[in-house]
Amino acid sequence: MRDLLADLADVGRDPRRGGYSRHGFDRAELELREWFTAEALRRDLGVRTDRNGNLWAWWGEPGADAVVTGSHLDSVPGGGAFDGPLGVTTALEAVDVLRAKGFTPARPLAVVVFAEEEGGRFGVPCLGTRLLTGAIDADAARRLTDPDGVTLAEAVADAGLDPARLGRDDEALATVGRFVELHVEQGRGLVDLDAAVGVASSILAHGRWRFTFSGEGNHAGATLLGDRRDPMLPASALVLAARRAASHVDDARATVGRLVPNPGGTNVIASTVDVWLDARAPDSPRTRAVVEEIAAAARAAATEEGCSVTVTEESYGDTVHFDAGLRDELAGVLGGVPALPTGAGHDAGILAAHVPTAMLFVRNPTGVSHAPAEHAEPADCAAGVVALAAALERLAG
Ligand code: HGY
Ligand code: MN
Ligand code: MN
Repeated sequence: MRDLLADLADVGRDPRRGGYSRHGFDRAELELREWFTAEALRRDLGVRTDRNGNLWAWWGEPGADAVVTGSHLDSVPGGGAFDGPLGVTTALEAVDVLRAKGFTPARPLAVVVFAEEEGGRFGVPCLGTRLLTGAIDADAARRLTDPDGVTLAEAVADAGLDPARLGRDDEALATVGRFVELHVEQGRGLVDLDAAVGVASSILAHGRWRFTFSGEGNHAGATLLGDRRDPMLPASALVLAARRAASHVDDARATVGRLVPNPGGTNVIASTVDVWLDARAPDSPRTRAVVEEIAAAARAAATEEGCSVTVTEESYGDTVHFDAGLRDELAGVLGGVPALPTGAGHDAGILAAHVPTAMLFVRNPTGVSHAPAEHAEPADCAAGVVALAAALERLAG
């Protein structure tokens, strides 16, 4: 585990933000794909890249009713070392553990790396699994652009894929019998329960909305206050409305982590401001209610400042309830580990609508994630390997 994580330690380091910036099909993530492919081949796993850029490493011939495990290697901007990679490295280690004890799977087993889970480049989370399952329109996906205006179609073509083939992959989906994703916990649930490993019960409903405020670009010194239409004001109102709206809805969260003024000069009144809202709650009615309240505040503030605003829903996923039978079966195999909900989205959340899916969590001492301080202790990572190996042995035995 330590060696595998050390292999990745210098890939995609972000000196400006700290932590790692590894995004779908960018240089760092392509380097991680090469690393994964080499590690899989070293284990005599057959590696295939599907039409959507997801990497599948097969123990045995690909076939129906496979037991699939894995996660993602991309990160958020300035992310930690464990979100994604822990699920991939423990999966490779679990194969080693099973091989060392002479286990031979009775059904196909695969370790998978899904593409662009964080949406850090093209803005849609779990892009690889949304494409795989048809949860996103392929044409709309091809047109997604990164901050430099590069389309997903161009990025996958540069990575050697045919953009025309992006889209629902019934053949690949048909091979998956059950999916188990191991992930560092993004929260302190296991710390409070004093447990190294847990299973997931549910994922919050969550979505992303893009607000574009338009006003009048002008000079910061020469423009009187009464003559301004400054989109930064309604943008700021939205940020504050997000916290206010979420604070009075039970267990809701709303975040603005990304606000981009155009042109972005210190002595320039912005002409437009793009603001991305991430909102989540235990169910869709609550999530939608929070977003509606925020959008109403944004519209009112825009009108007051003589600005206009457009709102675009960029992604949405309803609450995910993981397969209770599989959850309880694995909790039992692991000696009765706790089941806990998560506020973080995962590829497992997309696949859960198609195949019985479970998640294993490994304790995160501080609970911090999506930041360089994200951490898991080596002993807990090892407990994760043992747990995942036991889960795979049970399901593929
Ligand atoms: O945003 C999320 O919840 C996940 O980490 N992609
Ligand atoms: Mn994440
Ligand atoms: Mn993740």
